[in-house]
Amino acid sequence: ATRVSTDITAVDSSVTVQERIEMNGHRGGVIWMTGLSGAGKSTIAMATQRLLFSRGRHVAVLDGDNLRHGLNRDLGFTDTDRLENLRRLAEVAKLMAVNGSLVLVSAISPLQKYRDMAREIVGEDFREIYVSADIALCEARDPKGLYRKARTGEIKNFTGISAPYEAPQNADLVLDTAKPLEFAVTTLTEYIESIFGELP
Ligand code: PPS
Repeated sequence: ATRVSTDITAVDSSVTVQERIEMNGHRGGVIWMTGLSGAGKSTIAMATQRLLFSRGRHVAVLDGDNLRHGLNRDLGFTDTDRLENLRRLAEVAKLMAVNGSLVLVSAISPLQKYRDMAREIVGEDFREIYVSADIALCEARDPKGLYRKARTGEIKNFTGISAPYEAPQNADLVLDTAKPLEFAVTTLTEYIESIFGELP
């Protein structure tokens, strides 16, 4: 259970959402990318960031793996720890989006309940993107050698091998990684611009 102090009052921002939209040419939002380890989430997120940045968009990437080196260094891969990991990611992403950024979150976020929690935290400017990849392909690629370690039992609770992955049934967008990287990047960029790129 979370304890919330009663002696706190939120302060109003000195810059309005509308002012940010007028300055930046787009609103902020959270683009939540879920998928297996090795599906290509980080690669697509980084390439999409590059493209959006080159178009003058305010864009940032929050990578699950990266945040586990700092903010989330106290967390492992149990259900409780993944939930907390993703809760923090969602809260940070929300703050950044409220401050005008397009936030690309790339995290396995293996269960629907985690993604629903993230959507609940962020609110209406949240979109769930499924980076779809065949588990056999991810395991064959095994860019970090983690699947091999999962098979030998050296890594426990490994998503797709010894821990579950629930593919989203109602994703806002599905990126098929069987196609070339450029295709996913173009599709995602166009999607983001169509959702967040215009004044509401
Ligand atoms: S989660 O499930 O959303 O909290 O995971 P995430 O924060 O995205 O971190 C996933 C990266 O951690 C590495 N790793 C593992 N992944 C899954 N299961 C286990 N047990 C595990 N142990 C370490 C792995 O490199 C993941 O990175 P990606 O980029 O997805 O391959």
